[in-house]
Amino acid sequence: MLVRVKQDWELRERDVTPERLYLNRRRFMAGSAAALALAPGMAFAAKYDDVAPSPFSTDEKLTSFDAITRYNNFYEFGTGKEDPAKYAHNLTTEPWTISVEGECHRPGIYGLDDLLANQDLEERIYRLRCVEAWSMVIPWVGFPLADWINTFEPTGNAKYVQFDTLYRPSEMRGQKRGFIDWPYQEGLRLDEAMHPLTLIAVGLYGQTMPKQNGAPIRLVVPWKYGFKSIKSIVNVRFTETQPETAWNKENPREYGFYSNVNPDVDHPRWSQKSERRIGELRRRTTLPFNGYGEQVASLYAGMDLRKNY
Ligand SMILES: Nc1nc2c(c(=O)[nH]1)N[C@H]1C(S)=C(S)[C@@H](COP(=O)(O)O)O[C@H]1N2
Ligand SMILES: [Mo]
Repeated sequence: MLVRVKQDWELRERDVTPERLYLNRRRFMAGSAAALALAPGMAFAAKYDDVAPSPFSTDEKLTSFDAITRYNNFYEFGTGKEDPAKYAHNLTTEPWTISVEGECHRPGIYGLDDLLANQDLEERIYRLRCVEAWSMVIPWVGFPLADWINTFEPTGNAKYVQFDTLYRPSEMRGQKRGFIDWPYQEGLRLDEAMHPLTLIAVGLYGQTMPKQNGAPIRLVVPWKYGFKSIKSIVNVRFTETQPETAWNKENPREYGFYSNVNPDVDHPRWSQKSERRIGELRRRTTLPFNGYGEQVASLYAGMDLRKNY
């Protein structure tokens, strides 16, 4: 019997973490002729492996795929950090529709596949800073939310945009309990929503979005605390007045509407001055606007950010 010895580059699918596939792809794209020759033997089948990198990206070291997909906040699946990885597989994400409502000229119920059919995607490496004072660096795949907002044509009355997460307790076991007044909702002022850093993400590490990270689509607003980056969105609503948001309703003293990362304003229960980057030992100093101040500080010119926290 002929036993073929596997080359070490012939990784079997189940041996290979998406992170390794991704790094292989990176190396491959950086690529020598030798790497090109090896490519067919490598078992990568990521859906978004040819997405163009965005100049908006940070070049900081990426958090591992393992941490990004096993240490999550997604209360629809429970309040424990590992609950989303355990239970989110129950979520049906196909088909998926988005209902567009309120102050816009193109309201309606859109199939996600149709909305994404001609959408340009890019890869953006953004920091995510949780209000609990940990952070990660994640290679998202997505597109500017502004693309969709332009498609839906807000009216002159639209000043804000609100988003709702799916409400489906049969698949989202956390919704059988009331930690949050379901559905989870978030909102942005229209100029924040239109800012080129504000992303609708459809994937990460070159793959479609893992369910625990908010499949099939979620918001990523990198200068705000993570809870603004709402997952598994089904409603987009343009409003004239500041919309309700889940955490602000739950505890307005701790969670304001703006929720810009602000090391100078302590959270009522802890300091905001430093953070623990997942995978690192020493704490880091937290930067205003999570390090995106140069791009976004002007949105808040003249506002008292202690009051508008
Ligand atoms: N629908 C919904 N979106 C959500 C949350 C949630 O509980 N439900 N948690 C938020 C919080 S607090 C953070 S820090 C980020 C975490 O994103 P990640 O788990 O993909 O890293 O998702 C945000 N989006
Ligand atoms: Mo968070």
